[in-house]
Amino acid sequence: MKVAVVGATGMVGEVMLKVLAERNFPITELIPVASERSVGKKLPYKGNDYTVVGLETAVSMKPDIALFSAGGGTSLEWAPKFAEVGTTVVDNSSAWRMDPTKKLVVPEINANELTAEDKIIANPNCSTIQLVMALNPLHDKYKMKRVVVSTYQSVSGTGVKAVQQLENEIAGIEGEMAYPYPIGRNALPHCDVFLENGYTKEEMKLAREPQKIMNDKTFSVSATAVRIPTAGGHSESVNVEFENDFDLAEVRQILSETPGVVVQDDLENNSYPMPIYAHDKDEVFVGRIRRDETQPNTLNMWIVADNLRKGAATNTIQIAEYLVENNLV
Ligand code: A2P
Ligand code: 11C
Repeated sequence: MKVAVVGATGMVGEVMLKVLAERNFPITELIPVASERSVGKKLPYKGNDYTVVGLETAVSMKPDIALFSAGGGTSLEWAPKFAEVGTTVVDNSSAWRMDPTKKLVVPEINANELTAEDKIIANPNCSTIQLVMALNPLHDKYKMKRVVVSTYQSVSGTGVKAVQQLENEIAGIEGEMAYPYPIGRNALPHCDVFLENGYTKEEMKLAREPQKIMNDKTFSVSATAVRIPTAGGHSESVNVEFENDFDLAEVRQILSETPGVVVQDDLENNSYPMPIYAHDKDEVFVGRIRRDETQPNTLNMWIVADNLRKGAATNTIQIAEYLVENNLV
């Protein structure tokens, strides 16, 4: 496969290159792509250096697959240009996710919807992916009615500038601010921009994307998204009300049998999911699984994943792997 990575010099792009190499993705030609200011820069991949090219050049090279993580604006403008020359685009931005003509895919849940006609495929938001990975198998069994989720999101979700802000604050250095306030020793109930309804864009992604991925509008999701001073790894406190009652041992069993999910829930040994543990791992970790004692058929749990891996790069590459394995590119 001739594979372009658009945004290869960025935080997610860098992890994409790492994950492609780790998983031995069948690449015959790698095309790293970034903005004009990075053209000519060399990026290492499997021991060789590859030269970064611009978008125009990359389109003219007609890659089989283009993995995009260069922001919504770049995707909106350039994904159709790649699609026009026959490239299948897997896009990690929010540009196409809610477009009814585009699929929004978490491979473990709905890769079977993909066809060779899908030329632009959307990768969900990071905090959505880890949420639906745990909710989907439980919904299949007990049927969800309502989900209330509060997130504790790391600064790497915002990008390089935010990681730098946290590092500067820890080192006591004054520098550029990615957030309107200090993030160290703080918690910002403000991920992405505020919308008319008083929610943030991040909260509305969490509310809307699960229904599309799970192809079911019978449940609702209400979200509060909070940025915390963690370098990498998003955490979520999740309260789920089901139509049917459940057995806690069975819930643990179902989750532990779900591909891509790891149950980490051994209170006697203080074992529960944490960002430092999920770092650099592809799995979604679920723990603190317990009954909500204030309401029937309701479960509480705590979900953690590496937002740059399963939340972004890994999920995108799993979609590409599915396309290759099923001869859809
Ligand atoms: P560059 O490094 O040349 O700016 P992050 O989200 O970590 O900031 O990374 C964004 C990625 O998207 C980078 O690789 C960046 O390239 C790339 N990018 C940003 N704007 C454009 C653009 N207009 N055209 C192509 N690539 C872009
Ligand atoms: C965050 N979820 O952590 C964001 C980052 O829609 O893909 C990714 C934004 C997106 O703030």
